[in-house]
Amino acid sequence: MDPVLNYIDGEFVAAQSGETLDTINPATGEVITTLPRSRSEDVGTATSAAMKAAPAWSATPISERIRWLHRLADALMEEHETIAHLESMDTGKPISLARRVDASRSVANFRFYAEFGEQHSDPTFSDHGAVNHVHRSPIGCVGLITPWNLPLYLLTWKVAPALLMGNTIVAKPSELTPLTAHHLAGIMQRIGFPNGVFNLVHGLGPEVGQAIVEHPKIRAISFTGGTATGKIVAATAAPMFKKISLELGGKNATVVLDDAPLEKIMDDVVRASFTNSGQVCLCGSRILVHSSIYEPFKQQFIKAVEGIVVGDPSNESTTMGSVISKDHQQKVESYIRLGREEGGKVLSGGTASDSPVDGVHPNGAFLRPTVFEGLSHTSRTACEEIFGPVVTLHPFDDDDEAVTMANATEYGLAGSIWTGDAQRGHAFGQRLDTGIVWVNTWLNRDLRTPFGGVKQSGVGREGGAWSLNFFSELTNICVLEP
Ligand code: TXE
Repeated sequence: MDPVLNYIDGEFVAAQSGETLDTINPATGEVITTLPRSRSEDVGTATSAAMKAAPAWSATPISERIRWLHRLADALMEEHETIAHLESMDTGKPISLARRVDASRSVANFRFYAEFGEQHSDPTFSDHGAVNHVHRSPIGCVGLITPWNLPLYLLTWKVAPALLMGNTIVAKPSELTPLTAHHLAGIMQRIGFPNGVFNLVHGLGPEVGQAIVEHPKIRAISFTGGTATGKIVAATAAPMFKKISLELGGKNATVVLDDAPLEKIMDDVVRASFTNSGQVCLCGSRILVHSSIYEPFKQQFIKAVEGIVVGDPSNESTTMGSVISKDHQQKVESYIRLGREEGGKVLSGGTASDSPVDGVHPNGAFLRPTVFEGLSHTSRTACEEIFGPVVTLHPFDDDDEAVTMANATEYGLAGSIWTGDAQRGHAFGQRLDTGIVWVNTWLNRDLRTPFGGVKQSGVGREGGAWSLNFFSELTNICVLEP
């Protein structure tokens, strides 16, 4: 495959240092291609291009910007299958998942913000004989930094509203998964998207990511990634008074109440636990089950988990591929060992040597889904983000105890509640210290809603009007007739 290159001012260029990094197919351990190891000088060039393009782009009528978003959605739709294959190869996720989630949502992100832009209008407020107009203007050049688990899905989730609001962009995908961002840049070049409006620089986070956050002309940072990195981004951006949106880690609770219809919910609870090998910050990794139904739940859950088809991601029948890298596989295995040390019992799965995956490349980073029981809900295994195919089961005796257990971690991103009574679930959800709660469903996304977490899961919300507010500056103009 041709090398991945930076995309600056409408041209594909190498890093000025000429240095490159390898991007690996985690399912085989083979090098796919190389990407630039960019540094601050590359960010400087990209930012100059973005600044040069900013006046014309911000002056482009919003109706024209909306037409570009529709054209990007159309172009991504035409290449849906190519994007799914690139994403599956880069991340190790099953091709069926890359098609259904990553490629489809990348199209939907552009389409949604085009349509949202068509319908959105800002309010006026009248009082004391005056009319107050909320005037919205672009921030200028914004920095977008994204993780490896949902590469194009999360990049386009930020690019679309940033463009709609008239900003120019310097974006950096994860060095582990550069392929689909590179493909998006190719689409932009092919359809004649204005040069310099969207710029892409690849490389290591502490080098090129840090340089983006530090650059004085990049006035807002939308970051999705781990909590530890989020702290570094915030510490760098705050003294520069940059706007920051941080979508960080999670350790989400799946709460199964005593009246939950087990047969009906089981597939969704398994999906919430192990989608993308648990490498979704919204996955439910702690499953709290009312003690009265714990045993039947456990039996049905283990049976369903053992029905997951772990295998070659390019195989249509695979429902769980590899994790993102050998390093990450070793991190997840360290938590499996920790779980045993903390007194947990492995009901299914385990390390790669405990529970090998047949028929896959020996150098692939494969793990079977692992289920623990017998751990305290305050154990490290049950409180720290593993971000892999590992869940812990915990019984509880009443709703108050379940709320206490669910809120017991430093994270507060999402949670799901499973019950035969939707009102009870809605009331229970209001007691969770998280940004997102699903009742009898999971990853059910209305893009108009606020998305984000509390505590160590982040700062701010993105989605619908919340993204428009993040990616623009508001001026209130109060007018009194003379
Ligand atoms: O994160 P990292 P990863 C979280 C998820 C998990 C993590 C996994 O919970 O913890 O993301 O993604 C760049 N300055 N979410 O391992 O390492 C890095 O190169 C600037 C939550 O990729 O934090 C990459 O491009 N940038 C989320 C990006 O930051 C730096 C949903 C993320 O890298 C940097 C998905 C630095 N000093 C995953 N160091 C949610 N809440 O929605 C690294 N980077």
